[in-house]
Amino acid sequence: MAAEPSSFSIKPGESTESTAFRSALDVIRAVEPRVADAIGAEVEDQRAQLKLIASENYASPAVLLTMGNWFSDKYAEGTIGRRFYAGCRNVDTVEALAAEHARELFGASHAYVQPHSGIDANLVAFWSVLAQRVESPALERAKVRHVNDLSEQDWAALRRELGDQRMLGMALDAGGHLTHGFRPNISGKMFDQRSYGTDPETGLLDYDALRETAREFRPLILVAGYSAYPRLVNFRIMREIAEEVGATLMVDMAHFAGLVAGKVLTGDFDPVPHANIVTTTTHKSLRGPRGGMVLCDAELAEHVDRGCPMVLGGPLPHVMAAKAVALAEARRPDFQDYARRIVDNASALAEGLLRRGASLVTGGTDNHLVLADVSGYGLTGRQAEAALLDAGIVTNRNSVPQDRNGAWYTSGVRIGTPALTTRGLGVAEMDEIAGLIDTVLTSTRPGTTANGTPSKASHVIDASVADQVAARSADLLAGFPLYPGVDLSQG
Ligand code: DSN
Repeated sequence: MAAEPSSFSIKPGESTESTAFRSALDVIRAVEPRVADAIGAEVEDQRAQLKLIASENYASPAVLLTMGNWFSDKYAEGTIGRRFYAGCRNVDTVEALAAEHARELFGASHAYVQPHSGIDANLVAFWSVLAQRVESPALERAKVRHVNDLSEQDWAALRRELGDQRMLGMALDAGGHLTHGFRPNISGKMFDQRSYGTDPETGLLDYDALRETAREFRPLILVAGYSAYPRLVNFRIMREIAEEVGATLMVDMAHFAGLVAGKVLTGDFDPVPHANIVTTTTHKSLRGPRGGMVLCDAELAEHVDRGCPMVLGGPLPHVMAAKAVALAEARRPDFQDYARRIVDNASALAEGLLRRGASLVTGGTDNHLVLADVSGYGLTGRQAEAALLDAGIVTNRNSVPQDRNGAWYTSGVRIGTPALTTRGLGVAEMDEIAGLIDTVLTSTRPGTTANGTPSKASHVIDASVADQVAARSADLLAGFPLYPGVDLSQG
């Protein structure tokens, strides 16, 4: 089947990008050839594998090239109009462009494009809500003094005044993220936290149970959003719950930002009109450079803009520039088609797996990801992940609700479609990939430990099956070349 063009596909024969990447590698090779070789090997690996990690994608050549330049050399702590360094006029230009594109794309009042990652974006959001909502004379003093000038009494007052604030977020094994209050994470230590889960029968969010928990717990922050929940979240209901209990609604849309940008998630399912503050990464379904971003109401903006240096190290101007480019790409009409195809592909993948007897958490998907419970194959998530990799299929293991194998071995595999959709694969290929996944998992069994007991870590796969699947994956991908105009071969 012919490849559908991805929105940044380079036509064979157009050589500008090839020349740019090849020249860059030549320059790098002259200093440390092993780094140049590793870069070349990485693109070859990505070309050769079925990339189904739900949080990964392929950025455009324009986005990639925007990150390798002199902006990397510039310090720009603070933000536009309030810098702690001189000489930031060009950084101001790209930061303003990225923020403008973000506001326009998402319909947000304010955008802060400095966070280096999703975790950083979430920390900025926590800080902002604490700074906005918590009456703290000690914090006011801390804002205008050097940290070395704070006395032990000041620190004790800060801890007293800011400590013990409450956060309610989705449990990790229900699909939430580590930073939504998982106890061992900094978010679970900064806050007195509690988690909401999903219905044990259906695996779906139970808004009534969540409302009850929120009424009883009365959090300062209600966190919505997920990294492994295969359904939509109704943010109108989330906002109602937050308002009822006096909480600030924070939505982490890192996984589904591309679906919001592409207008697949609208109305009650678009977090931006409903949340007080929205965080995201820019490199998942949004298909930009690795990084984070915060969108918020006007009332939170002044606190969010203090993210650096209160929470973040110096911004990465070269990455902010690449965010501006990626957000400009996401504002093009073809991005909406891309977002729709991500979801269509995930549905086709889910249907293909279900038809072959796989067990999926919630019984399917409405978004970009599928969470397969692989215990029916007699495997842990770790074994399934490793066996699939043997066959050239890259996924990642993930807990399922009430997972008996814990967060390290897990019982699930998370499978997502943003990357292969960028590459142009469609629903027919997704059905075939479902068959390949099922073939690998049915041909794999647990290994044994040194004592002869069943292992949760090692696996044994029928080598001929792994080879056949890898060969078929390679054939499939050959019809959908990645960066088709970019030839890195030397000479
Ligand atoms: N690592 C990201 C993911 O894979 O979902 C979230 O932090």
